[in-house]
This record gives sequence, C-alpha cells and structure tokens, in this order.
Amino acid sequence: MRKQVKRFTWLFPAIFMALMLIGVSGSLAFAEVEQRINTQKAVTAEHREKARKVDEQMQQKISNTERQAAADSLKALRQQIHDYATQKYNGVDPNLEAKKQHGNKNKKNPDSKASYRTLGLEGFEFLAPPTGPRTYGPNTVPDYNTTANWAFTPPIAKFVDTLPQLCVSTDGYANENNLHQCLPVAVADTTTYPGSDYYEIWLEEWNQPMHSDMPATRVRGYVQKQSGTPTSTTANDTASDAAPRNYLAPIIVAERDRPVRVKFVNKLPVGQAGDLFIPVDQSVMGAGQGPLNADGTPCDNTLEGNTCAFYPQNRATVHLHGGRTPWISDGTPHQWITPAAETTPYPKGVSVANVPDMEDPGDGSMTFYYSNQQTARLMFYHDHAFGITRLNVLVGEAAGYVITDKYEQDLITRQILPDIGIPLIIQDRTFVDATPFPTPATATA
Ligand SMILES: [Cu+2]
Repeated sequence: MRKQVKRFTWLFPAIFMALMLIGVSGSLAFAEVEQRINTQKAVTAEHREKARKVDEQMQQKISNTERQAAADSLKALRQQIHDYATQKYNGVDPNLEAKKQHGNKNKKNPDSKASYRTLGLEGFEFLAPPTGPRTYGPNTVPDYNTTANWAFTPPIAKFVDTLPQLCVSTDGYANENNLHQCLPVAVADTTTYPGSDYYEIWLEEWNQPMHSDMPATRVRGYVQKQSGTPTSTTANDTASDAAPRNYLAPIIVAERDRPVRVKFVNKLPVGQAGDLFIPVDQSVMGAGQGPLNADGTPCDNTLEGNTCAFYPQNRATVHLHGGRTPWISDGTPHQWITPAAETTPYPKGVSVANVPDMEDPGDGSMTFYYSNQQTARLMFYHDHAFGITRLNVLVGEAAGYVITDKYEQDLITRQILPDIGIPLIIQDRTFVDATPFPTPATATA
C-alpha cells in the first residue's frame, strides 16, 4: 500500500514534465526546420565546426624538410640536457658514474648513493645522444647500453621517408610515397559469389626497400591477383595483376554483415628456396620434424636419431585476427598449405577445410569465408602456420582488414569523420646484412 502511494506521487511531476517537454519540443521542431532550410543540411553548428577542423587538419601537410628540422632540434635539446646534467654534477657524466656504481655493486661503498644521482627519476639512466660514426658489424663488441651498435642495422636517419598510404585502383594507385610505395585497397569481385565480396589473394616473396638509405629487404606477403569483377565466371580465374604489391597490403575493406570470400594461393618458392630467410629454431614444436618419413610412412620424431622429414618452411595460411569466423575458415595452426609444387609428405595441415559452397581450389590453395558480423573496426589478417607463425608474420605475412558499418558511414557522410581512417601500423624492426657472417661474432673471433 505504501509503495503504491509513493509511485502515485511520482506520477504527477512526471506527467507535468512530459507536458512541458511536448511544449518545448514543439517550438524546437520549428527552429530546427528553419535551420535545415537555412543550411540545406541536417547538421548542427557543432558538426559544421568539427567538419571544418577535420578539413583544416587534412590540409596540413608536413614536408620532409620540416620533419628533419624537428628531428635536429630534438637532438640539440637532448644534447643541451646532457650538457646541463654533466655540468650540474661537477663535470662528472652521470651516465658514466651510474655505470661505475652498477659495476661496483659488490663493494660496499657508503658514498655510492651520493655519487649516483639521476635527473629526477630514480633508477633512470640518462643517455647521451649517439655520436657518429658508429662501428658495427662482425667482430665488433656489442654495446647495448650507450650507443647501440648491434644487430647490424646501419645507422639510419629518421623522418627521411614519407609513410606509404592507402591507394586505390580508381586513380591508378597513384598515391605513392618517395619510395614509390603505397598500400593498395583490394578490389572486390561482387559477381562470382552474389551477396559476397570475393578476393583472390596470393602469397609471394619479393624484395622491397624499407628506407632510402638501405638496400631492398626480402619480404613474404599477400598480393591481390584477380582485381575486380572478372570477365570469366569461373572462380579460378587469375586474369588481372593490376595492383602493386606492398608490405602489409592489400587492405580489405568489408561491410558489416556482408561476407568476404577469399581464395588463398600459396605461391612461395619451393624446395630449398622455400626455406625462410631468417633463422628458424627447429626445436620449437611444429618447426622441425613431423610424424612422417619422406616417403609418407609414420615415424616417431621423439626418438634420438630418427629419420622423420622436416616440415617445409613455406607453409602458410590466413587467419583473420579478431574476426568472427567459422572454424573451417579460421586459419588455425593446423590449417596451413604448402605451394602445389612442393615435394613433401606434409602438403597441408591436418585441419584444412575449404568453404563447402565454393569451387574446390585444388592443391596449394584454400578458400576462406568471413562473416563480418561485427561493428566497424580495424583488424588484420596474418599467417598462423604451426611452429612458424611468428617468423612468417615477421617477414611480412600480415595485412590490414577494415570493417565499416552504417553508423560509421553516417559519421563520414556528416563529415564528423574524414573517412574510414588512416591505418597506422607501428613496428620495431632490426635489419641484418644479407651476407652471412660467422656466429657468434665476438671481439676475438
Ligand atoms: Cu592474430
């Protein structure tokens, strides 16, 4: 009973407020219609201001000279701070002092704390700016602590190359950086499988420059082969090779709830040329010997001195990272395939399955079905082969995958978002000389 009374008393202000709101919204509606007529667009002043800012930002282009100037001033600033620190501690370089103290940890020195002081952060060693020329290469003592000289990456200048950006077939993939690179957006074939976007993606190996001061680097990556709707109706058509190939491409742009179908063809070199060109730890499960002899008879790879055949290093698959994908198309560790021409007792992983309503792609190929039942997001697709996933991804078997939806498209239409966005990928890479050198390389070798 008490509860009912309470609810009843609540109703009065609620009804009153509702009546008030109807009145207010009535007059608001008039003002809004007026505004729509004035601006011819259903956007508020706030939206227009946002759109103006986005436009302004897109107009701002920074030249390489400006980037270099910024890098130079940053370097000068680091030098200034370092000089200041050196002076502050009576001419004693705080870094060298810190090192001495670390080296003398065993000796009990009551003054050690006093002489090891840092620039405000406890335990933080301030490093001097690198001073060239550096020595690096075989027989050089590795220095990880002051001026890093290891792993053979030559000293390279920052900000000299512009980032490769997305490029599209409609303007002939013209949007190149100074290294003539861009990331092509894959062109969907919409007729071969009605209701789906179909792509034919090959896996290939090539050389590509990563910096204007370095020779080209060997990569393995994905390439779209059949671009756009083919004239032929067969799903195995490989007519066009129009799109440039590029590290971390092609980018697939999918629409929410519209499936993507992929025919993936492993076109890597075979035999010895099919081996990875970076070191492979064959003691990792799946990277060394498998359960079969070269003639296909079973063997026990856990025994000493066994004769089991090694898994080929040109195995590969496609996994859509973060995708809501049925298991047959998930590119799991056991869904890899080798190139059709490879001679091996292991031509494919034990869980390989093709999409049931797609044409059988044959040896060295596999079909995938992605549901795209997800909201707008940036994902990526990459290799997932048993034992060598990390290595395959490191050499380049990865590319962007964007899902867009009606909410995102609405924001783009109203110019609140400039477009589907600028995919930004940050990687920390080490480059080694292609010429083999004796390992371990030591000062006395
Ligand atoms: Cu992943």
